[in-house]
Amino acid sequence: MVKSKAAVAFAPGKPLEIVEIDVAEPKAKEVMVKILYTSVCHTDAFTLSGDDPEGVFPAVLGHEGAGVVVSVGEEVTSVKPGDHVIPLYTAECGECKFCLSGKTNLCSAVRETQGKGVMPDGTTRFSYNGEPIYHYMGTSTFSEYTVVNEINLVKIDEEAPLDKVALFGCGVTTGLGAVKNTAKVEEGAVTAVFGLGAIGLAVIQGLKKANAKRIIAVDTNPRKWALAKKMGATDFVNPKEFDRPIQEVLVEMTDGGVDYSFECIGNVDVMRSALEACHKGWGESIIIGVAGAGKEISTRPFQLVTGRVWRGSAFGGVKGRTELPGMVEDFMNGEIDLESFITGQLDFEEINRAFDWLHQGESIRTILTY
Ligand code: NAD
Ligand code: AHE
Ligand code: ZN
Repeated sequence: MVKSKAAVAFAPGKPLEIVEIDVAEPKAKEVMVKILYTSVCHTDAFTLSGDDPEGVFPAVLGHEGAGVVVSVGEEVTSVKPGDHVIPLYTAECGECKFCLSGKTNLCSAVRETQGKGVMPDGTTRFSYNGEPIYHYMGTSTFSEYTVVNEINLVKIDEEAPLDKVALFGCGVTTGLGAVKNTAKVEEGAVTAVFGLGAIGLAVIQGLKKANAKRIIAVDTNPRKWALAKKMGATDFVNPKEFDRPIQEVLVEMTDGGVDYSFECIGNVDVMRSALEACHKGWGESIIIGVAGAGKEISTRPFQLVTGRVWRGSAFGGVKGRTELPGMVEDFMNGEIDLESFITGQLDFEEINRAFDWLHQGESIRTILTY
């Protein structure tokens, strides 16, 4: 057992509590990681709110982080103590039907137990006062020491600054990947991005890299515009300034609609707008935002009959163990901007302030240091 500082979500809708938990040694095919840096993604806030059908409590949330391997269980071959790693909520076993399909980054090896907040043997490695604490998304980066499956971990370049590349654990990878792998945006495309948090901004960075001709940034918070512009957005639209559906505005602005739109909020009404803002005959809308339990999307089927396409993207379609080392190198070579996403730094103990800033629209990503 290792004593670990952790921010525990004891109940939905309540702030996290900083306590000392016990972390058991990794079992076969598992790895203990000392997390050095983590940040808060909107999905953590979503699960903490109680809206996540997979949300279980008490749990150690957190899925965007980076750290160093402390110890490994039996049969672990790809990492050793001292290796620098990023935990992956999208595992990559390389052997399951999904991994072998060549069609998706979703891996089925541990997804079922991961969604229940337990390790593959059905138990947890975390406990507090002798009572089990659940894992989250296969990562649980809100504990200084965490245990993850080997296949939920990627080893990265030791030279990479962990306080920056932690962002590859979710937001930046998701946005860049959604453009490249899911939409496969081509040069000269006319595009719209709904929601300018880390995900939307990373989509904009990806669109700029893809040489999109027009990148229309849509957000109800005008304070998000400056960073969107820095990333490469060409236009800004605030839906609050119009008294008609925003899709009508976008269709008018773009002579019939956009080639690609991205929903980066998790609002099913906006998902409809994003789809209906697409050009007849070929426009594609990519759903990235995560919507709460019971929410459903709708549109007139005619929208699809007349050529618009709805797609979804998880972790940007990126296979973490295969692709993240290369993305880290791209960052080291100056081809990916991570710094612009970091709008604040806090000690780990102040994690609830990072949640507050996200909710208030005051931050993109806050790096928490253990
Ligand atoms: P965030 O809170 O930082 O950003 C959301 C943005 O949406 C904010 O700027 C907010 O002002 C804006 N917004 C809210 N309501 C709006 C509306 N009605 N119209 C226009 N703009 C609106 O969140 P984030 O961390 O960037 O995450 C965004 C979404 O992506 C969340 O739903 C999150 O759960 C999801 N997500 C999905 C994946 C995936 O793999 N599919 C990965 C990471 C995050
Ligand atoms: N637990 C939710 C689903 C949440 C969800 O869709 N998660 C995204 C990643 S969000 C990262 O910030 C994802 O990768 N989905 C694919 C998967 O396998 O979970 C629910 O609705 O049950
Ligand atoms: Zn996330």
